[in-house]
Amino acid sequence: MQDYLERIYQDVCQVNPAEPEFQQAVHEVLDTLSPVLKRHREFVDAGVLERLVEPERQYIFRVPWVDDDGKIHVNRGYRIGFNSALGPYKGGLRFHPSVNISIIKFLGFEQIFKNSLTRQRIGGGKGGSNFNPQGRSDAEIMRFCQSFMTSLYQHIGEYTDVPAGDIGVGGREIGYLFGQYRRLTNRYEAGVLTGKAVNWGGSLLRTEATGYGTVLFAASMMAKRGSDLEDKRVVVSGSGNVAIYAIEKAQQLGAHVVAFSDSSGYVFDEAGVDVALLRQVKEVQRGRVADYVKARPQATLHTKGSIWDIPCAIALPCATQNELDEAAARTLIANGVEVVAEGANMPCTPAAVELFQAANCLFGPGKAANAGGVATSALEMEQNASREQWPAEKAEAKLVRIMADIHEECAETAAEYGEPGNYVMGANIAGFVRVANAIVDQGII
Ligand code: NDP
Ligand code: 2IT
Repeated sequence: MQDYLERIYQDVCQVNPAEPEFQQAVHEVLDTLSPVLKRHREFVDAGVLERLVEPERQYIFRVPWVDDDGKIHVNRGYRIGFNSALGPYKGGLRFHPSVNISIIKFLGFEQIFKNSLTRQRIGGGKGGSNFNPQGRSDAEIMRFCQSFMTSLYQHIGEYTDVPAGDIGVGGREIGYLFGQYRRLTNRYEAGVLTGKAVNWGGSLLRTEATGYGTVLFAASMMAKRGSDLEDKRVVVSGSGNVAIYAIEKAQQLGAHVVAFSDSSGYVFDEAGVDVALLRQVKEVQRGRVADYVKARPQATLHTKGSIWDIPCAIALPCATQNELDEAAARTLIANGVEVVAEGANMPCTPAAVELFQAANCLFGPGKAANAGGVATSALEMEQNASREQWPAEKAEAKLVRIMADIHEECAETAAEYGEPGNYVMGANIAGFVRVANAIVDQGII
């Protein structure tokens, strides 16, 4: 079986050269599937894996737009429908200068298994652009979003493909994208995008869901070992949507969060992060971490070294892929880290993950740990379909249930396949089996 999986991986590398992130994400999944294929020969016979590693469809398009000085810019847009066996393609849009086909494909591939783990009816997709929103005015962001949607609108829809936010795409961008979709289609199709503002179709708690869910997943892993977050020291990388609400939930559960970051550096705040201030700096002013320190002089800004040098019991990488490498993992382990839960997608390198597992540190992979965001997106679709809006308590209760179920399924699956405590294996196998069964049932398409 190992030979078969190795052959699939080699084929992926050959057909998709120069796509290191995509190859990494595929390798990470294939690496854990041998035991399940031994039990389910039908998945091999039906060519499930060969079909899973090839996206069902990929759109790449030009996005021209005009800046405030009248200068014309051209960016590249992407939308990849990876697999729709379980439901319409579902996944975010990322606007960041580093975006390329490899990054969108790694994210789309991961999304298949993550969405499967939520047990909601959503397939896997992803999109975005190499557009850099930093420093752009609202009017520039609006024109970019309108141009992006003008090329994308024919390919999405509530039963086809439902984009949402990711890095660089939040409520503001979803609003502009939705407005243009509505204008172009002459339809008020609320379920075509998620992450909408709550006064016109958004779900309460969608903003908080990914960060909250990541901490809930960490808490479930700890509870299984008879531990909890109370008084634990936490370091969170990033200071965007996921990071802010991971900090908030960790604090609600009694933890002591001492650091966060952005691409300009990290902030150490021994007294405990002031979330209200961080939200003001990041969500309202759209500022940098240095602006937090200006308003809170006892905190310190570090533009050299790594945030993972700070000793902590719980590390929550919530910024971007491959941000926590082998060296950082060694430092964290030497400093006694007990739990790592991935709020971001694939933030830990494979070597780092191996070290955490060997050190018996609880490790929650992003597919499981950050699934609360997309799960709440699916709840938003559910509310849109029934023209309801649930109170925050109902949305939160559902999120708590979904995260607990994901944790339990990952833990049980890992134990069933002989590796209790291996959440990477549990998440990959549980996510894979559900989608693989759907693929087999639906024939060769
Ligand atoms: P935001 O754009 O809100 O925040 C991203 C944060 O990460 C910022 O602080 C940003 O700093 C930092 N960051 C991004 N790219 C880099 C980089 N290349 N180097 C250093 N720092 C970087 O995005 P989100 O919080 O939504 O997303 C964070 C992660 O969580 C991503 O991996 C995303 O895929 C994942 N995720 C998001 C979900 C969601 O619902 N939003 C759901 C599940 C996962 P700066 O501003 O300086 O760039
Ligand atoms: O990575 C992710 O799961 C997201 N960016 C959220 C996707 C969504 O459709 O809510």
